[in-house]
Amino acid sequence: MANAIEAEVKKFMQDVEERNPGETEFHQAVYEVAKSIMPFVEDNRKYKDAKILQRMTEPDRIIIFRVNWVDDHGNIRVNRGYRVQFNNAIGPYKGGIRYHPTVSLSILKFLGFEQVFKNSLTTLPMGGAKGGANFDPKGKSDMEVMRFCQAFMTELFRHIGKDCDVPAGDIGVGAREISYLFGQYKRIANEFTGVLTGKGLAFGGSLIRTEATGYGCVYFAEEMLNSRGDSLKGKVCVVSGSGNVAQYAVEKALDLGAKVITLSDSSGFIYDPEGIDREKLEYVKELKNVRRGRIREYAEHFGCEYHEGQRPWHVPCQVALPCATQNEIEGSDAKALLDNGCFVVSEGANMPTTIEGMDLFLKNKILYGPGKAANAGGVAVSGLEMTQNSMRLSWTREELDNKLRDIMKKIHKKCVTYGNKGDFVNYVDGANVAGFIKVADAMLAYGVV
Ligand code: NDP
Ligand code: 2IT
Repeated sequence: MANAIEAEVKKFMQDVEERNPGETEFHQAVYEVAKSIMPFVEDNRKYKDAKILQRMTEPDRIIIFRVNWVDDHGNIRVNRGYRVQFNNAIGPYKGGIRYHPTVSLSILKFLGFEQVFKNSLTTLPMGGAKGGANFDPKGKSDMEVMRFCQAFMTELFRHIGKDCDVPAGDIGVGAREISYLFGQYKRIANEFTGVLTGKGLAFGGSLIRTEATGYGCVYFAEEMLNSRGDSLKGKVCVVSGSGNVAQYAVEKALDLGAKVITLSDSSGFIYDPEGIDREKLEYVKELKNVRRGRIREYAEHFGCEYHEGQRPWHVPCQVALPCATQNEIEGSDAKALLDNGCFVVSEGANMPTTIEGMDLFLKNKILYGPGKAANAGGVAVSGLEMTQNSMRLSWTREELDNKLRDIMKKIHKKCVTYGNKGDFVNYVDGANVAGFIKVADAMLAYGVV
């Protein structure tokens, strides 16, 4: 970065940090965007004069609420619920709900901020939001999860609506939780509308939504490779996570002829040098989605290595698909990936790479697809679920998969348009600038609101 721009970014970040003390994940997400956007804003004074970037870092509103529920032993439990409605310049607020003990305002603000750019990139009319609770679904019975979801929705319902704010799933919130949340919304609002996405097929859900984030992330990797005359066929992939995004990333990687050799959860990772085939993947789906077990059991069942307390980035590969959580690839992990010959990183998770890791990927000019571009397929199909709900019809699996593929291609193209540096494509700059323009132009048109 030129010195003047660097000074602008520093000044801007000082202000963000003062206004949001201690929110390190939020600072990180804003810093990454500010670095990309500042040169663009300096060249386009209308955005600077209207203080668009400053306005975009301040959420429209944040709702924080108590969630009381009763566990199976009759104990009263208290959690904290949130919804960060970040920006609705280009459509209703849209974004997932996360249930995880680490959920905090900083985490949800970083996720909501990223969602604004991601949703803009999808080409669909969706604003950005994120919500959740510091509730840990692990070890809870179905009835406890149901009671928690009902208590959570009993407050949230007054803040959302099909044309206002449409939540979906994220970590710890899958088909089971969305069903409980939707059932409670329907009951208290007394209306059947597309107020949530990721719903079951019997009550307004869309085909391909379950698969969309993982499939989209692999389509994005394939697009990046195709742009260099290459493809995923025969490539060795390392995947982290073993939840929704990871499972369908593996499935699509197999469809495209790649070999996947790792999966992980928060306890450790498995290394299967033979490759995770479709039969083994079915085992993982049953293990994680039905039995809700640990990935360690895969190693015991199939007789491969399990590395307790570690992440898979030191296993040699050509392609890395981080699909677990934020900041799971640190500087030393990025270095290990590069040293071992990895040259494609497509992020299924949100902000899985630290700033240090990201700088290394960019410096080495590898094919690096940041989350807000590479994992946008999930929210894109959520947008298609909203359209189907409004039209009261259902598209076929094939139609939806084609639409998803097409959207991922368009996102890739936009990143290339705005991130082309001559000898390589900086997909981070590309995604940030392309995502910014649509939202910024809408905000400019509205005047000061
Ligand atoms: P799931 O809850 O289905 O799976 C999460 C996976 O990540 C689990 O394997 C989990 O392990 C692991 N994980 C979670 N937290 C941590 C942690 N702190 N350290 C190590 N591992 C962890 O969530 P998803 O698959 O839906 O989400 C994964 C990522 O993808 C997240 O970053 C999410 O924001 C992002 N994303 C999700 C979308 C979606 O449509 N679902 C859309 C776009 C992005 P364990 O079981 O041990 O907790
Ligand atoms: O991070 C994300 O994009 C999601 N968790 C999905 C959001 C959505 O509304 O489908």
